[in-house]
Amino acid sequence: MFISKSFIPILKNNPSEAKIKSHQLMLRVGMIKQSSAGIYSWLPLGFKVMKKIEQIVRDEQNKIGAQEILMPTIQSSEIWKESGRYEDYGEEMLRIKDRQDREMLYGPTNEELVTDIFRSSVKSYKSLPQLLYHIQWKFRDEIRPRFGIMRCREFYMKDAYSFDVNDEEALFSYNKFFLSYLKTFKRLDLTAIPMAADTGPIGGNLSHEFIILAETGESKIYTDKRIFDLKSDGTKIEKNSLNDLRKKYEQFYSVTDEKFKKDEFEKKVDESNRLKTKGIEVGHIFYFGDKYSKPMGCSVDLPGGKKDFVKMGSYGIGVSRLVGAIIEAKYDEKNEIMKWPISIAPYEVAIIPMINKNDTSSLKKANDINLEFQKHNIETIIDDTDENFSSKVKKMNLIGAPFQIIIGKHTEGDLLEFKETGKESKKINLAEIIKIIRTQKIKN
Ligand code: 5CA
Repeated sequence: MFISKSFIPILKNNPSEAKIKSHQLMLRVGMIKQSSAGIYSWLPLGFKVMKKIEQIVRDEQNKIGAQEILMPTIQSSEIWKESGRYEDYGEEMLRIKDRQDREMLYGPTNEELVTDIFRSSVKSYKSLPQLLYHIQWKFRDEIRPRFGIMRCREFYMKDAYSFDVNDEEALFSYNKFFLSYLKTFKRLDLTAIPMAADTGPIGGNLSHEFIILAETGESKIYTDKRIFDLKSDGTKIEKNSLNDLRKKYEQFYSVTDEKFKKDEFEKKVDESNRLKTKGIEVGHIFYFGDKYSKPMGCSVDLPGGKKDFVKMGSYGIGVSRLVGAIIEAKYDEKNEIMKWPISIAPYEVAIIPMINKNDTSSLKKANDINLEFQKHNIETIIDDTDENFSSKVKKMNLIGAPFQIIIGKHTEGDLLEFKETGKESKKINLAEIIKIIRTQKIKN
């Protein structure tokens, strides 16, 4: 992509309305544009990153055997009346009437709708377990939308739902998602810690929030530092292995604000390991048994001929919030340098030719390199404008491709000035550069 042809509306200075660094960068570099309070349009750069995150989320859902569906954004109030949540959900639910005067709503979550889909066709325990997910826009009329896409009213969420025959099987499903979340966040180059959490309007009594540490986060957390050293490597998708994984995490005190008990924290965690800080909730999983299946009459035939209500859980990831969360984790605000993890970078390499009016040879060289990159499926962004060199570098530092190539005075023969964004450059040839980038891509 050539900067001159791109739609990347960069601002010279930080927008004053943005209070946290992810919001600043996203507006500054034109990733999003506010349309009304808490509602945003996604422009090419932001959209590209979000779609790459979505693909990693999808991939890890598929790996645990979840199947993708797509439910609508607009739902009928009928099913919400069946579950009893139509009233309970209160003002966060955006309620609409259609021309026949039917009460509709813009879905804030999908427990009811997916239960309705499930009960209409699954009748026997033999078809269980079922893990269904979709990635769809949600609307919650948040009282105080803020921090850009971090707490907004319309947001993009992956929500999955599990259906099982009994508690034991349902916990197996829960644990599959527990593992898949650890893996998803790791692929996004984030350390997300599972923390015992409250269940709020979703319900149930077993729940974990997945939180990444950030000063600007809205969740208060209390944790044992040793939890950061844990790994999920080697866990098999099998009951005992998954149980062991969850136990390994649960042995360390790690809770959000609502679950915090001072005496317990001080008893279980020695002073040197206590960490009281803030974080961003990027995912949340719930087990709630028959909270929805019972009032909605969603049961299956059991082996002996009896019937029972299916046991359900739900599992959310804030796909759009993750864009902001990754910026909070990676953006060096002081030096104005963003470096996206290669797995989700909008472009993998930025090429910065120093262009002189009378000499366009460096632009020609940039074009040649670009053609070579295309053959290797490496995405580039080239600054073909005639701005001065330092403003070009500044711009590319904000766009955040993880690698940069500078073509100019110091380019001699086959050797190119190549660097990881934010680090020192070195002179190497194109074949070596391609090898470095491809190796990094494979690792991720
Ligand atoms: N039905 C359940 C699980 S599928 C559910 O809705 N859970 S949730 O309420 O915790 O939301 C799941 C995730 O969506 C959260 O962890 C968070 O990352 C994201 N999220 C929730 N509210 C917002 C919001 N207002 N703006 C941006 N992201 C949000």
